[in-house]
Amino acid sequence: MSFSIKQILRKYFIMGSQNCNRNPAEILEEAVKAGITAFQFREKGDGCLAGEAKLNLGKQLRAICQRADIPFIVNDDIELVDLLDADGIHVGQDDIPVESVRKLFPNKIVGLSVSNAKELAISPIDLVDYVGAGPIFDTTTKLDAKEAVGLEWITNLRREFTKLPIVGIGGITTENATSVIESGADGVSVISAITAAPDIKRAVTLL
Ligand code: TZP
Ligand code: MG
Repeated sequence: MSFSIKQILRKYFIMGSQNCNRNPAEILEEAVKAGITAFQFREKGDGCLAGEAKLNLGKQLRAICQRADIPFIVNDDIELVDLLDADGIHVGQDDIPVESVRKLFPNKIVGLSVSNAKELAISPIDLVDYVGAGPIFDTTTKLDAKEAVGLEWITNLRREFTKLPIVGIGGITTENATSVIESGADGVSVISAITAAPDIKRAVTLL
């Protein structure tokens, strides 16, 4: 399987069971059929699964992506990357350092969240395949989300890094997704715009 990173970032769906009010596998199936370009398994936050239950859900979701040839990225959990034979891992600023992640997974996709100039200054950008920039807009999905930084953050990153794959995150909806792309992002990553959509096909199409 070979991916262009910028292409896979275009419609990047992130989710864990805590984000779903119905069967996560069903939601992912619908999102895949509707045209998402990548998936991140992010089993994190209030009500999330752990241990065996997390692994089992991961296996189920991984299989759906495998069948559809959609890149499967794991949030933060290095053991799960191996157990699920994931295509990549996404880490935040307070997770395992990028230098270690890159050493562990020289050939996998590595993504890093970068929320502001201070974080950027301490981030080894040359070691990652893409950055997640945000939260761009206010979000209620992640309780400990940092302050919304606005579209300017995308504009600034793009000006400084003309070739870097960048995906916007946080509060992105079918209404504002275009503005994120127009500001210089290669794609949008969303949770609730898909998990809470009354019509997933329509939502993914409009993203
Ligand atoms: N990281 C920054 S904001 C966020 C994450 C995981 C939550 C995004 O969720 P939503 O529902 O797309 O705003
Ligand atoms: Mg994290």
